[in-house]
Amino acid sequence: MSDTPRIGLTGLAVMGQNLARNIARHGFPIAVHNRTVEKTREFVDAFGGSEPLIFTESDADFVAAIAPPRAIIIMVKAGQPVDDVIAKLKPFLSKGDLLIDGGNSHYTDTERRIRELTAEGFNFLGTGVSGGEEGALNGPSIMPGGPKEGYDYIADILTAISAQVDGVPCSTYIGEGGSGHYVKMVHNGIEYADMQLIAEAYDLLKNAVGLSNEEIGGVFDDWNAGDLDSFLIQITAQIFKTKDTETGEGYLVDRVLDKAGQKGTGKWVSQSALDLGSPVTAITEAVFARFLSALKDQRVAASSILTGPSGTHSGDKTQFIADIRNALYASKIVAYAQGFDQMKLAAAEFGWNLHFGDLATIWRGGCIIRARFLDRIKDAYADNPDLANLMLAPYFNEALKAAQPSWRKVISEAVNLGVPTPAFSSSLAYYDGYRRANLPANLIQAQRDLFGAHTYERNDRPGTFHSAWGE
Ligand code: NBP
Repeated sequence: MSDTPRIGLTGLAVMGQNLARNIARHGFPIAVHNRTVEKTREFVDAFGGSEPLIFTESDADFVAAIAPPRAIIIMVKAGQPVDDVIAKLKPFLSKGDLLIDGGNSHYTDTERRIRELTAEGFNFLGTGVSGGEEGALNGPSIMPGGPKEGYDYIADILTAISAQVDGVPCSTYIGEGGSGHYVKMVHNGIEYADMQLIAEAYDLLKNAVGLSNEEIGGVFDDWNAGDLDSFLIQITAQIFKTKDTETGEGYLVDRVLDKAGQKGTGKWVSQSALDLGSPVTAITEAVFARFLSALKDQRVAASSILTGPSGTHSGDKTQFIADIRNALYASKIVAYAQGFDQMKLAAAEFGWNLHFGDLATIWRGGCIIRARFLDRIKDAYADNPDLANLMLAPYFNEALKAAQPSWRKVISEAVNLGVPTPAFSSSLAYYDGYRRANLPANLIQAQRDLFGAHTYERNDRPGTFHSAWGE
């Protein structure tokens, strides 16, 4: 292998640094660059001795250090910074060079950039990278989308640096256009739902069952040994065992302010869902729950004004903990079913040929939602690639059936005890709505026709009708 790299990376914050090191460690020399040059210098000083990282200073130096056709990863803050970087690099690029945006860009920006850069003779991939800083360094889940020839040029590197599960890389070509970033966005949305569901289970374990942090950590450890086995459950168990070293008293989780932050990818899923007509209720409830959490001052004031029930579960606590686990699992199945359904609607709308089993496969390692459960999703799509909804696959149908009594009991008890469970509840409502051959939407159609002459269809004959209601 020549020492002149065929790849470079610009944007040396936490993700860029770790991804560059991952690439270098796999034997691909890489030119590195950052807007603030000092950061590049510090980075190469720290790691360039043992890893083939090539220091570059200006945009021109950076591009010149890479052998054409160049592959350049852009790992900067999503939005305008990506366009700024492209504009600065463009004068030095050659036709046929490939730019790879590895940040969390909105898929519509990616579609625009592909259009613009393709017209100018460049290649562009919008590539979702999941797994946070640890994943970027040791093997992320990678979701590249855009022109296939761009992917083919970089496939060897992406495949080598991704996480591997059972010898299978957690990276594959997703599809045309902005599909890579779309799929990464839905991945993040599912992550929001998963985290909210776990938080609701925590609320119930703490406030309805009355468990201590140590006990809650033990419950999550137990759950991690079964079907719920996943990165998020595992780190949750870890959180409940962490003491507060700042004060030397109690547990750190109790000192964390209960205002959830966000960077917007969950909100983007819900916005896209509204455009597509996708009932992605669990992700959207998770986004709303974060908004509600942010109203801390109002909540504190309301807590002494608004009344409601409180208290703990009076029945068998061990059984109720098992019920919470079942409710969590059932709700999680619904959240994933909704996420996959939204990707199906998006694929049809935007003309992407998405392979849903492959998506489950590349999310099994490296990423935040990695879970044993994804093997089941992979199998479900292998058995039936045209599955209308994940809940209909035999394994998930059986799992929902088995969990159902617990699911209903937990939500009823949460309502009685005044513990908010928006994602648990909306997931069950979605399940109940989806399994109903008849919904009360006939009344909505009648109302629309009465007040707005919007017309309606009949269920006994074809055609469009308008009636004089009440006459
Ligand atoms: P940040 O999102 O914090 O971005 C910081 C980087 O962007 C720095 O290198 C900074 O250069 C550069 N930058 C900015 Br800000 N504006 C710029 C501009 N106008 N021109 C050139 N460079 C500019 O970094 P990150 O947390 O490493 O994330 C990188 C991308 O990966 C983001 O899109 C993020 O959403 C995505 N992502 C992050 C994670 C995570 O766990 N953090 C996980 C998955 C995906 P400077 O040093 O000169 O200021």
